[in-house]
Amino acid sequence: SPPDNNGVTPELEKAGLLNKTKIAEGGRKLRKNWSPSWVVLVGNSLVFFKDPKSQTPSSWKPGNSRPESSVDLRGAQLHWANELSSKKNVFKLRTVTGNEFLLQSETDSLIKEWYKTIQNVIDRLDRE
Ligand code: I3S
Repeated sequence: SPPDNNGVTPELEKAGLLNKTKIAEGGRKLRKNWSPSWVVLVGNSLVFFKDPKSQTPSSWKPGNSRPESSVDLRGAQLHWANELSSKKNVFKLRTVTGNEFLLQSETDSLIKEWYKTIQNVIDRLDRE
């Protein structure tokens, strides 16, 4: 696909599998529905893809990489949120538009890395 940002392709910061649930949309609370998600942090966005493992062989086509959704990190807020779940290693991401997501991993080091990397992007955008 063609580059954007005045010809500069956004930098891929991180990608990996996390458990995800959306808990609010535009400030309105949603019913939790945890599922594994392939999460990609690129440029100013966190992009969510369907977990490849949950796809059927027939849906496994090259180029079948349409994101499920994408989150603009500008002005977003990140908080550890273990009180919002019985799961361990949970953080909450809230966008300026009032969408809220919980992200989780069983692996302590992995979730700490994600937290740090997302917070760094938010901080960078705050300084712009
Ligand atoms: O915060 P909650 O409502 O206890 O979250 C749990 C429920 O959403 C539950 O779904 P149902 O109430 O629709 O059966 C989920 O299966 C759980 O995973 C949720 O809790 P955790 O503690 O896993 O975030």
